[in-house]
Amino acid sequence: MRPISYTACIIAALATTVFATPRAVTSRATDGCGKTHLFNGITQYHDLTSSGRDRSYSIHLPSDYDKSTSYPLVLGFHGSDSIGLFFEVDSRLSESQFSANKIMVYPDGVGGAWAGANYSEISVAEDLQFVTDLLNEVRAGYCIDNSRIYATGISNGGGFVNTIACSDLGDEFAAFAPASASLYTDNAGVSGGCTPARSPLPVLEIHGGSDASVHYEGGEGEGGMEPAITEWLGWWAERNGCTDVRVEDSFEGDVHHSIWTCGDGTEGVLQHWKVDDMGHCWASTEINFSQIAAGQGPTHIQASQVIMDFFDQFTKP
Ligand SMILES: *[C@@H]1O[C@H](CO)[C@@H](O)[C@H](O)[C@H]1NC(C)=O
Ligand SMILES: CC(=O)N[C@H]1CO[C@H](CO)[C@@H](O)[C@@H]1O
Repeated sequence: MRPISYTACIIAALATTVFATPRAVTSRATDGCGKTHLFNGITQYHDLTSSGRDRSYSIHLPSDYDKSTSYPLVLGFHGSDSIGLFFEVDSRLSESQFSANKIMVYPDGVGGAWAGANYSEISVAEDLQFVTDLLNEVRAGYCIDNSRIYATGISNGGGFVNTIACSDLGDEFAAFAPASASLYTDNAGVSGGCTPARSPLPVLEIHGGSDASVHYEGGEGEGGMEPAITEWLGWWAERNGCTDVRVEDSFEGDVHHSIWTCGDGTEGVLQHWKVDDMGHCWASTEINFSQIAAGQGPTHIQASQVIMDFFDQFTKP
């Protein structure tokens, strides 16, 4: 049995909470604008048929959802042996402190996992089709800003977020934030398993230096070979045309935040947070189930805050 991968660790929230302002409906808004929804602020479950298969997801709208305002959309992918609900509870991403002005969607994997691992029950192509169908359904039903669609996820789900970033479908998104990611589909060099649809493509990864499940140094993982995180970051630096990197150390040298300057000179398009003494979990400053499962206490940073602040910096060109 694979370890429960929907853990939450912790990051001291350095950043102040700055929510992106929802926009009035524009040409980049979707067909779902103007439709009324009930029970806003409460997570709701939906079925969806994709590639002839029964799939599901849950959706959380801001409690003051306005049908004529286009909102950023964030997809959150759970880890292996899990479901969207557990990732939502563990990351607390639906709480207004993190997503007051965003629509959150938590898709469920087939057999509790995402494609790309050798234990996955379905192909990468089929799971990418599911994300395509999911985006189409959510756009048709809710008022989404098409230029502000994002993806985050943990472990096997974080690896799948990177799989999306490496595919044509990645062009639908403004930015990606995998955490404790098992990168089974991207372990063969700069262009080995990854052909991003545009460059630069904003990517931020958070990883524990003491991750006993998805090792920072790479090697054999539970579902296949994984790259060393530093090597994989080097591939993204090349894909994104990055020219420079600086590292900010904090918390007495336990936390290392790497910030690359890429493309046309934009700083922070590629970012990485390494927490030396953190295990396989969702970084969090408050103790949570996932940390307990990982034998981990609270950590210095709050992944949910770091990731939402990162997303708020990027709009799809
Ligand atoms: C999956 O890959 C890992 C790492 O290479 C290996 O140890 C394991 O036996 C593989 N499992 C299957 C079902 O192929
Ligand atoms: C699953 C779980 O334990 N969630 C808790 C994580 O921590 C926050 C803050 O202490 C609680 O509100 C959650 O219930």
